[in-house]
Amino acid sequence: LSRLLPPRGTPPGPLPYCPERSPYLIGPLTVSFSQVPTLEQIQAKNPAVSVGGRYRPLTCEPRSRTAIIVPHRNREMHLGHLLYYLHPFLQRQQLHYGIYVIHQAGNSTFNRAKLLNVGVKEALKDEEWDCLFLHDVDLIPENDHNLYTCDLWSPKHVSVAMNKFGYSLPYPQYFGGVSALTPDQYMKINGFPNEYWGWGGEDDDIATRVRLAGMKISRPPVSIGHYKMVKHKGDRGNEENPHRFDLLIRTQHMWTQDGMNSLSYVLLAKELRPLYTNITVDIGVNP
Ligand code: UDH
Ligand code: NGS
Repeated sequence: LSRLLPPRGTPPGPLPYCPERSPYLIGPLTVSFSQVPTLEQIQAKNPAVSVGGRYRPLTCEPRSRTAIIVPHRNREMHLGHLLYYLHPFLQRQQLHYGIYVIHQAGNSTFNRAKLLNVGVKEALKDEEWDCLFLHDVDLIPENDHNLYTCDLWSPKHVSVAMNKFGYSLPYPQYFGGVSALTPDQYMKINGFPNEYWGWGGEDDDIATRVRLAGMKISRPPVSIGHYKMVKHKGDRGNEENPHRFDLLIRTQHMWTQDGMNSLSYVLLAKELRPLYTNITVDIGVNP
């Protein structure tokens, strides 16, 4: 037997690629919000997840390295639901992944798109992620055939069939909820706008950026891109942005000036928690 084994100290050979279709996929999933799981319960169910909310398959080379980036403030219950469903979902897809929660410090007006820019910048300092999933905290995928991988040719809008819109797109250009871009695509549109404070319009701006940068939006089939939203009311500190329509008129002039190339923030903390990397950031205030 010893003749068949490599000499002692030989580094292990490269792993084979994970299959194109993971054998662990289930298809449609049952999602319920009747109980909020504790972080300890989620940890116990996900022993292979390592600190910072990272995972990689042990027996094969994953086909995607995906960073999930979640803008957050004051939605701890939603975060519990998301982590409970997303960790097993991503492991069944045999991905190398990490979950980042980008927490806006302070009480000034919420700014979803700027938080996502911060998340991308910080995540790319950690690892060579090849796919960025920009993910609202209250949207739970209901079918694991909805792969958390990027489309190399197009930015992908992923949450195409949400229960609150009767499982269809609310309007053809809708780009909110969950989207996926490669780092190259993200930089090509100069990231997301930093100047949308409060609710509404930033996702429409992003859709316009994709078009202005000469790309098209791709989407998974409606039958697969199902999401269940945790019901909630509007948030304090995220009131409708009265300037959003004025901003949207100017996207074609502003997109090259406002984005990753103008991003400034103060990083307050980057903590590797058991189920996610928590980034706390001061992004300033609504001028
Ligand atoms: N978010 C927070 N905290 C907040 C606000 C937003 O964490 O206080 C994050 C969270 O990830 C959320 C995302 O930003 O999923 C988008 O928030 P949203 O309020 O734009 O969208 P959502 O679909 O709710 O959660 C829509 C509320 C309806 C407002 C109606 C205005 N006409
Ligand atoms: C549009 C908003 C988008 C928003 C979408 C869905 O009207 O930001 O509704 O909203 N655009 C503008 O306000 C310009 S929702 O039903 O989820 O509250 O994402």
